[in-house]
Amino acid sequence: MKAPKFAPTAVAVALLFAAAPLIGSVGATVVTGKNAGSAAPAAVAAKARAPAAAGQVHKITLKTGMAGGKMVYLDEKGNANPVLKGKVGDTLEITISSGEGAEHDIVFPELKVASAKFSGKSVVKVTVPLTQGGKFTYYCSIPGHRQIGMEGTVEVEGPAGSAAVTVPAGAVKTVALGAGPAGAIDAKAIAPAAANAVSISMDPNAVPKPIGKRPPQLVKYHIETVELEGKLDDGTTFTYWTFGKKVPGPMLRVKQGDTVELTLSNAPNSKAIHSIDLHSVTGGHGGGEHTQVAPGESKTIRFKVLNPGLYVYHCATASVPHHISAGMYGMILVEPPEGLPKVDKEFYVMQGDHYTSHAHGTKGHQAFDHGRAADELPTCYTFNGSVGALTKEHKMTAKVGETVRVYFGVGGPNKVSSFHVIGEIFDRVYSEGSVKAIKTDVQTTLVAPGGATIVDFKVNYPGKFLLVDHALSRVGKGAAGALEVTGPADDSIYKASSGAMHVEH
Ligand SMILES: [Cu+2]
Repeated sequence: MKAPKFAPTAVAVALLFAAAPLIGSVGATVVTGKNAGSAAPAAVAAKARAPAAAGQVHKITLKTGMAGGKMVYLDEKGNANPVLKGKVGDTLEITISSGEGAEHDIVFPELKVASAKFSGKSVVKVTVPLTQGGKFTYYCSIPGHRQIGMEGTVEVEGPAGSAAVTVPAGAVKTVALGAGPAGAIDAKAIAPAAANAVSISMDPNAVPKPIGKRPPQLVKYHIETVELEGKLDDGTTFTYWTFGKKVPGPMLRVKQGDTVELTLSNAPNSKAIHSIDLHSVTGGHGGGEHTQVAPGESKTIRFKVLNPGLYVYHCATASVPHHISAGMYGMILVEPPEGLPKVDKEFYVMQGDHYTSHAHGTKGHQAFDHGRAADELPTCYTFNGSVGALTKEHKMTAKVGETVRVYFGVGGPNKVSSFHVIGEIFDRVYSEGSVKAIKTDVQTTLVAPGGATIVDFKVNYPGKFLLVDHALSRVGKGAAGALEVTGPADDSIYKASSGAMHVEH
């Protein structure tokens, strides 16, 4: 066995298990300017009405960035998460932007101030009236970011508790936390479907060719993480986060003993940092520790594939369930030295559970729902990223007499699959993706989130064979695929009764 994948360091634990601590609607101020130095009109108005005898104004410029393996706020001197100081009656005037380009904000819950979100080149200004003495916290409210380091302290000299300065009415504008400059998302309203949405579903036929006999070698891969509007269902779109614009990401195929050089690039227009953790990797959190890549950047890792089998890979950036649920998973097959037995057809299928702001079937653009994800209540399930991907969009076909293999994995993030093909029996199951754990004559096989299986079966009879998660309520929410088998029907294997339906005993 390998060492535990994730050393229980504070950062690692935070990185992985950061849930989604969404604050309710903390009343908040001030407003944004897209350009550095330009105060938004509301802020100007607020200033104009502020009491004349107010205290000192502390002008502070902050940028986000990485320091010591953590995501932090940096001041102009490069101090990470600086302590912000002032006296009761003073004001902090903070100009803040994203140093690495990912999306962030800065919130002061005890002081009832939250900035708008910023990313890319946008610059946001936020005014924080120091209304009471004491030590307070500031942090980034994007799920997971506080846990990976974006947190600091405000120290205010003066009487604690009561507000020593009255903020004049109209000076404070209420902005829902998490609302970007484009406007707050009403929890009940639904935006129109994204006009630029594309298909993100991976073709199940996109399986690399068997490797055959060869000595171990160096294999190079380059994967780009891309955030894009994709079709989730008919009339429904979703902001996917992907490896290579498809869900699942590309299937990788190597041989036991190979060394893999993997470069992960994050597209320049991404809003989040991304990474990759491959379950076939020994050490470095499966790669997650050293592939945290900011928008527009690349990182490379090298690893030797010591164990054969079928392994899941996924993004390991907080909040990990969000990144996975948004589509960031795929598989790597590590062939044993002798390879796998030859079959006629190979398919690549992965199941995911999705958490959207509205019920399954709601038309429009669906937002990711952190609450539903935390409660593990998916609104839909998919095979290869979107509802209908393997029943309407892509075709899986075979001929009577052929042998079929399905590389099946669960990206999850949360739900176990009871993988089954209706009207077929798996002749051979490589249980849990292990090439040595062979079971024969299996009806349904369990596949864990972050787990995989390989199933082989000969198709002996024509028809439409449905791939399902046999937790069958999920089929109605999208967990289905279809294998179409053509060829002669052997009546001795199966025969439909003709004419009126009757039952003989
Ligand atoms: Cu990611």
